[in-house]
Amino acid sequence: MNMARDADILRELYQVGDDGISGAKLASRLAVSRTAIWARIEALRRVGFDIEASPQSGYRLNAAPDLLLSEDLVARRGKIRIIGDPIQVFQETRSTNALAERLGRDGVKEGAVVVAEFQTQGRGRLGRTWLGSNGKGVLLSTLLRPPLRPPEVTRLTVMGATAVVRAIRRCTPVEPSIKWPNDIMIGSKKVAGILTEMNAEPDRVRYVVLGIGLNVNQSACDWPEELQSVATSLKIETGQSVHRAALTAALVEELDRDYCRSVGQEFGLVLDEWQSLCSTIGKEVCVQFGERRIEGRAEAIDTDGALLVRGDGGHLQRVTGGDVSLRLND
Ligand code: BT5
Repeated sequence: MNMARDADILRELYQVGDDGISGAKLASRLAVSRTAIWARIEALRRVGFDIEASPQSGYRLNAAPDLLLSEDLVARRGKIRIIGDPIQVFQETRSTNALAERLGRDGVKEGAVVVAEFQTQGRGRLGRTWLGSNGKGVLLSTLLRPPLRPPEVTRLTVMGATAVVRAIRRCTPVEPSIKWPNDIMIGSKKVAGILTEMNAEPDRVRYVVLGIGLNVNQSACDWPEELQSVATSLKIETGQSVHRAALTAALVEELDRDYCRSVGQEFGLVLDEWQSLCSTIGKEVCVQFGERRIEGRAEAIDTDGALLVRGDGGHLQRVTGGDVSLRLND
């Protein structure tokens, strides 16, 4: 009950901005008593919201804490169709992907989002790990039940990547690029990774978990030495802290928009945007995919998000996963 009310109060405060809103008006808009509003304002202050109260302008939000709180994320995000309802925040978990997978098994409806401040076993692809967030990054997973066939699920990694890039652009002056299939890069360093995990029958997807790890306010010393030369954060790139709640809400909105386009008739638009952001296309690459090694020129991605590589003999090969590196003679 209070949770919803906090989100409603915060939404009103974000909307009025510096103008502020009187307790009476807030109470009437939310159909509760002024005392109830006052009690919730006090509770919000206790968790770190700087809310000023004056007889002239009423309540005014001066600053929000750098915390990820479910009510705040709901208040900040605009209207969504699927992704972002509900948003649950956990202080610590093994892996937000594991949590969302659990929701999938329990039959929860698609669009549920789980966010965590700390992860003890953050997962990358192929048994690798996602490290070093320490309350300074964004760790988010969403449960999806897309009307797609299993081979089409790569589309969700594609749409996740374009959504991450747009959210970063909305909140910072940084211009990231995408390295196929799932890395978001700033220059030659990785700022975010995407992990798409699917539970499917041979020709039916039961559910998909789309997980995103995004480095926001980390400094290089927050990572182990081996990561320092390959990882970057938005703070390292801009020299300024980025408000994680604003960024997370933007990310949820962009994911929702791109998901609706991707499972509808507009995946082509997402794909075009992806291609324009992708630094892999046009390059001489080497793709290691399990035991398989494919070399050639990355020409495009196909309608399911697979990479099309023109081998040296002229033969076009379709690659659905793996690690891409640039060929040294490029
Ligand atoms: C990925 O895997 O990039 C997917 C990462 C997805 C993480 C999110 S966090 C929320 C959700 N819950 C989870 O448990 N996972 C998802 P991959 O392409 O395999 O890259 C992993 C490699 O990236 C590692 O082997 C490291 O080299 C590097 N790496 C690890 N942590 C990093 C970080 N914080 N920043 C940049 N690179 C990192």
